[in-house]
Amino acid sequence: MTDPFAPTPRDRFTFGLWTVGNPGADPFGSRVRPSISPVEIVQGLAKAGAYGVNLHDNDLVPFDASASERDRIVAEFQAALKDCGMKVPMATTNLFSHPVFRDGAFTASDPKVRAFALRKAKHAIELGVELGASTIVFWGGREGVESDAARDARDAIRWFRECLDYLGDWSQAQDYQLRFALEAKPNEPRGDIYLPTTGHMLHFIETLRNKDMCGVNPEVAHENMPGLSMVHAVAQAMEADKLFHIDLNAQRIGRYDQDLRFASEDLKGAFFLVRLLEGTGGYPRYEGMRHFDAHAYRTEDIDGVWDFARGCMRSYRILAEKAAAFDQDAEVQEILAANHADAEDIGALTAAYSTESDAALEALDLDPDALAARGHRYERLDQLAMEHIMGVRQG
Ligand code: GLT
Ligand code: MN
Ligand code: MN
Repeated sequence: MTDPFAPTPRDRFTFGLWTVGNPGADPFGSRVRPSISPVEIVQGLAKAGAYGVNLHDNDLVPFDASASERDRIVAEFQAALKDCGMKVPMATTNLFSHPVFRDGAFTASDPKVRAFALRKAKHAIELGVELGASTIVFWGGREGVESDAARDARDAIRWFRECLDYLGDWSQAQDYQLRFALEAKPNEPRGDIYLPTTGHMLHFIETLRNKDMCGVNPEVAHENMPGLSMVHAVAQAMEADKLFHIDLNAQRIGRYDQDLRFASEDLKGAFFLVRLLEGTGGYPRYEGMRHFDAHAYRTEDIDGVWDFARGCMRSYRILAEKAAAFDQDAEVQEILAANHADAEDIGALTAAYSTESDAALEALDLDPDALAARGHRYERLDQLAMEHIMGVRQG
């Protein structure tokens, strides 16, 4: 029997080299798994049905590699990509591992560190372009402080902007056709990271010189850590045409960044997120990559890593099917239609001010008590969503 949820490259599933390649080290213990080489990761992901693989510069090329070593590694990687029919849609820069970034990269107090970070980011973009990437992610893991005595946050935000403006101008001068996707996180590894949520990033983007080429890369775990709604963050980004990339994983509220297998926590949140991306509830489907930024439990060996990768993709596909079924469910449609009914076309009237609409607004017969008396049946609606998720509601 063929597996109806087996992923295919058409699903546009991608993983980072750093995700399936994660050897299971944490702040309390060393690595538990051997390294999987970039070439083996490409082969394994292709076998599992992924579309592509994303990377940081140093996931592929060691920080201190010579120019000839770099070229050899890249050529070997390119050959594996070609053999396996795998793409590199996104590339990013590691601006957090090396001790030089202990006080930040683009927002470091020392201008020489900022210059070093800028130059490293340029070289990482060149690598990404060489590998065919069209999206460059910026995750400022070290862009923050433990103590605000260190610098004025306004300086940090300005330096961050200057670096992104510089990189945008530079990549346009190279004729690169790139989009920058900015990823927020509230804390960890810094005590506080600047621009902590997708909402903060969306505003910051509006202040950038090359704002049209900049969007966001929201991550489930990073919105959920402080208890925010990933669904709302992604919806706001989509509404602004700024969802350039997405990091799918799972997370329990209030914990360290867990980067768990997609949908393995907050199943309902994952369901509504997939529904949003697939567009079954309205609006166009998100056509970008479905990237998993997660890693296997530390308990796992290499086989467990591939169980993890397959699990991410299967859960997405299962939820996509359930979201479609939910939106086709007659009872769901009936409850939604009743709540959204607008027989008098009042939506058109409140959409924009004019002297006519204002007069019509004033003339409307609106009885707040009658409106307030009405129940919305969201208990039933949510239960229907739950029953679709739990697999007991068919059709
Ligand atoms: C790091 C981080 C992720 C970012 C990656 C991109 S690296 O693993 O935890 O959320 O997306 O820099
Ligand atoms: Mn991420
Ligand atoms: Mn994370």
